[in-house]
Amino acid sequence: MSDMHQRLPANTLGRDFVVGDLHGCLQLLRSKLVGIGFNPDQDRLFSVGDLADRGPDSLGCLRLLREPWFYAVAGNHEDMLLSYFYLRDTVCHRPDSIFHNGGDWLTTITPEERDELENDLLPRVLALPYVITVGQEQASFHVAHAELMVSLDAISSDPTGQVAAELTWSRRLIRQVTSETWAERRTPHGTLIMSHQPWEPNHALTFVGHTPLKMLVMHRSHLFIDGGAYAHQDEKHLHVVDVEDARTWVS
Ligand SMILES: [Mn+2]
Repeated sequence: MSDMHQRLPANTLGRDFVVGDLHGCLQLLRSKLVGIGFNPDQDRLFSVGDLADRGPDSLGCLRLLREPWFYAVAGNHEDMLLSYFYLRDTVCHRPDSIFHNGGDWLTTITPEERDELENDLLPRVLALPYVITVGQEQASFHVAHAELMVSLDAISSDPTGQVAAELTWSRRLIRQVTSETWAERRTPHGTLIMSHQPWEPNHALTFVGHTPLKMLVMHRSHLFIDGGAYAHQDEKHLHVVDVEDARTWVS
């Protein structure tokens, strides 16, 4: 088992960005990175996971794991991929689950691509953490796939797989957000919903995806940034969020 929690120092050279579920949308990402003037020598890009399945270029998105500027956490689709290859037991999936969730690309790749996947890319997927924490104290932020409501201490070991299941699958938090009590703010990424409880005490800003939403949502320190890019194939649904900009929107 890889380390489930990865800690990284703050970026003292450039900017940090977080991108929502990619699901094979490599070209959309490339054009977003050009648009923001992403500098791979200084800037870093964090992914909330779900790199493959559903969209046009699953392998291309998995190949991002080779880039020194690209950091990702495992989502439920990473766990599904590992389950298909019998590399990970998960609470939520069986080995064929991926074929009910957009994994058909696995049946059409060439023998060379399959070789690349098994020998180079899957070991990288297997090594992904479930949570990344960047920086220290007030300046820190977390990245996870679905939600981070377990204690960070609980993430260091997960003998039953329940912690991973909650981190990659849970929709308990997002279901607490109801339109009767929310407030709306404008951002360059469209409307941001501030819930009745935008912050959780002693919980740093946490970027998550997993649930495709029409608007950004802030609830209990979680900023939900998955715009459902694969379904729209449109840049405006793939949010590549500058962490420092996000702090100003939610403060
Ligand atoms: Mn997901």
